[in-house]
Amino acid sequence: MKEKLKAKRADITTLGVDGIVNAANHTLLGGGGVDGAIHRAAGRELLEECKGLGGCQTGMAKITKGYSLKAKYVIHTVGPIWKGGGSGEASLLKQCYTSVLNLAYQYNLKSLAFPAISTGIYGYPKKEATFLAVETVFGFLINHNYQILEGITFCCFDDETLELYQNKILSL
Ligand code: AR6
Repeated sequence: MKEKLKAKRADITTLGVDGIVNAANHTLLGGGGVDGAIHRAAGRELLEECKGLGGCQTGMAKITKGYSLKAKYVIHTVGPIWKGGGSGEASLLKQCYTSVLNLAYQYNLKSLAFPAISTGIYGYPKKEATFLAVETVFGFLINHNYQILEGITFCCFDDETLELYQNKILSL
């Protein structure tokens, strides 16, 4: 299972995987950061589909098509805003990864790429978020015997994040 996980420095909108994950907000109607990049690359049709979804709660996930992206699907999740760590942020972030993986499993996606959810505009500390992401995804693959995935890419936007992910994956 460990060999199914990899970290890569990239713009997630360029990846030719079955599904990419969006770090969205409650409205699912776009925003800054990776959310803005995904909406720009996918095109107007993504926004139109998102308008019909009725938003999304923190920790939950919803799936749409990928439209002009190389990826077939986008799984939108809403991470917690970091408020110091005492407001259930860790369990909500864990829930994001689990909600996304449940949908990926249901849709039989063979490859999936995650951005570092909540670690940009939402301010979650990068190291803690990395540990939680890698442990949650690894635990899910083992518990669900999710063999069918070609692999999961942790898509990192900067070198600091890439190094954190690479080291954490190596430590599994
Ligand atoms: N590809 C991969 N990773 C990216 C990209 C990209 N194109 N662009 C940014 N990142 P953020 P959040 C990284 O802020 O913290 C939006 O306005 C970025 O460096 O995108 O969950 C939403 O609408 C960081 O490591 O998401 C919400 O309002 C990671 O993606 C809010 O931001 C997440 O940063 C969500 O904030």
